Amino acid sequence: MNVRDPFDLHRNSNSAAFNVLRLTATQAAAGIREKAVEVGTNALEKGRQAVEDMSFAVPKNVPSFANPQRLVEDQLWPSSGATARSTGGPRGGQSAGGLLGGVQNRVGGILNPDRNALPMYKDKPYAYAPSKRARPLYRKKRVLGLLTLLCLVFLWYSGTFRDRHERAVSSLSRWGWLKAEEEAEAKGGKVDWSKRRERVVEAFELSWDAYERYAWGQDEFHPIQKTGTYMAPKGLGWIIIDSLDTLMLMNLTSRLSHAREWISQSLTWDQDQDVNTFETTIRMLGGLLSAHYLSNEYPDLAPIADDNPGAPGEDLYLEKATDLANRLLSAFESPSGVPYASVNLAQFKGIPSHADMGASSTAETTTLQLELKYLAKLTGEKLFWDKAEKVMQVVDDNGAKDGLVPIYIYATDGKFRGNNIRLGSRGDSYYEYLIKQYFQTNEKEPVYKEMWHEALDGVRKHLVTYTEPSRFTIIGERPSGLDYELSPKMDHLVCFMPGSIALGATGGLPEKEARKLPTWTKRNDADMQLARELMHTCWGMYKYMATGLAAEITYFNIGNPPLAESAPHSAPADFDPDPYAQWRQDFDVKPMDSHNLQRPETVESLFYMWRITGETKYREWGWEMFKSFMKHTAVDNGGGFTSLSNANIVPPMPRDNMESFWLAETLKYFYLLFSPDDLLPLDKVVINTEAHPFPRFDMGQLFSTGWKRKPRDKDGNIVAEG
Ligand code: DMJ
Repeated sequence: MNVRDPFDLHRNSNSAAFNVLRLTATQAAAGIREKAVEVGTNALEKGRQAVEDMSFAVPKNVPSFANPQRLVEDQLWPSSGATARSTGGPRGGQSAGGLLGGVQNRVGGILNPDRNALPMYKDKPYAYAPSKRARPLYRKKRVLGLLTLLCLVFLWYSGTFRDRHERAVSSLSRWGWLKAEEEAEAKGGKVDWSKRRERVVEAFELSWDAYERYAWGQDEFHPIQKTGTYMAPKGLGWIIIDSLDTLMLMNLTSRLSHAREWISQSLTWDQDQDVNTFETTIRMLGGLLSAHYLSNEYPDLAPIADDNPGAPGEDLYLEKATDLANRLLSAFESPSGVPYASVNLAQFKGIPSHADMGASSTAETTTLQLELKYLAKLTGEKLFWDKAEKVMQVVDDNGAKDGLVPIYIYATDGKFRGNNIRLGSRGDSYYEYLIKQYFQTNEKEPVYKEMWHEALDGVRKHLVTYTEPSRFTIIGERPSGLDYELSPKMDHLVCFMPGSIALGATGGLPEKEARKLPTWTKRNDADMQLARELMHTCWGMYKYMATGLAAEITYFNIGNPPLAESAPHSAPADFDPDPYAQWRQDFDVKPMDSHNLQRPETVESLFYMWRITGETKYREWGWEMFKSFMKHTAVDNGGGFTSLSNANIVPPMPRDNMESFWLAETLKYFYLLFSPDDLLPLDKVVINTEAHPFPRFDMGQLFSTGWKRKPRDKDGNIVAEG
């Protein structure tokens, strides 16, 4: 099969082999689907009263905390001792992937013996760190010897493997449609955004169908080896649940039915498995809640009869969400109320991090609030609200200088650990959820706006500077605290900031409208300028790279001392493609940081910036980015798309993993960027950190802000009360 354009393969399916494959898969899926409709619709119970002050979609089938059955159920979930991250399941031993898989598994096992929880991005790793227990020397030697041997085998194999991988992606740079598109663009024809949006849908379909074909029900997907991996004995639906709302928005009904059927028939949270509290909340709880929201708010998108009002399955997503949240709440059973890093789902047990002296990541403990508060609103269960809100109080009671929080916090006493300040990993979404909590409850909780403004002022004062020689605006880090050196390093993760700043300034309204309001201030002007400048820098991170896809981490060249935020600056508007162009001196990507994990933050911000400013350049940048993903990350033979180990060479070095946020976030934001503005109006929704949209709502009688900030002096230091 000579595949040049996976879209053509997908659409025309003119290869006999592919047709057979697709037919078999379709027949199998159809059989399963019919069964699911039958079983799924009978499986759901009815019977819960509406909560008085709900402003939308009243759930019917939500279990109550008062139900004594909970106690019995708690005792009925014994530890099964099941092996986590089992590879196989329906595909048996296939998923480890032959010789290479075996070698990788063994090497992985030695290097990281506790690799049994959720694999996440750099710096938000597994729930357990490797054991630090001392070993006798002879054992160390044996291990070293074995390691050397394995490395040699691996190096030998990886040469062949790499060739194979390069072949897997390289031929895709010659796609027909992309070429035709580029030729048309060169002629300066009128841009058809709906056509571009269709390309995004096709990319999603390719990714989803590859996952469905090769790794259905598994939690990770390796598109080159065409295998999957389980992160829990029965799977967590990691990719399926994270994708639900994208399937809805893209109106992909049959695929959504299949996903829903899996949730109805196969998903159970009753698994003896440690999971990361934050990742499971933002992806699984967030995914289920937004599926619930969108299926009610947009019943005509990917319509499924099972979830219509009155149908037995109408609350499936909400039931699964509530069951999960009840288990996640155990993380909050700490002396301070700050959640532990992990939870054992079946045991209802919070587990401190096995690394970082048991401390949790600050961002992880403060990025659970939108999800739990929305669930509280839907179910009327105040406990969800109270647990989530309490964390904000404990964090704030630390009195962080200028609103900038260190990236670790102890669940035991609620105190920060260390002084490392950054808006990248472990710090990022603390800031994001400040402003989003303010909008979630229709701007009725001013404490969160105050905290956001304080933090943003702190960012300006301590972290913003300008690069040399071209004066790009960056947000650096203070790894040793605010009184020590600024490190000119930006994780790609920081690129959520332009979007969040613009959202904070206009409340999600178009800038033109927001400027006419009496509430518009000089501060809003300055915020919009900062948002624009940071967006430009984040785009530069893409332009700098050989593939046009940003690295995980970018360093910048700054002066000593670094320029203050008030310094005059004006970066070049365009990125000259000349390899010796001056602007390139400002950027630096180290080989170890050159991977691209299909991350969404830049396109997320482009989406906000486009909606808010209406400036077409943001859409155009997004389109350029999308084309780079298509050119450099597509996998031959219907594999979908992969993350990259090195995005700074062409052809790139693939990583053989499709992140769930590729479907949940990156492609969703591309889709929304090219969509009309009335799809998810930004002043009506809040979008969680995993791109799952929830409605804004009024707190009503049941809810209110249950805490106040400690009084501060003019420098922002907490003053002793009494
Ligand atoms: C996502 O899981 C979320 O956006 C999270 O807040 C940060 N990073 C990943 C994607 O990069």
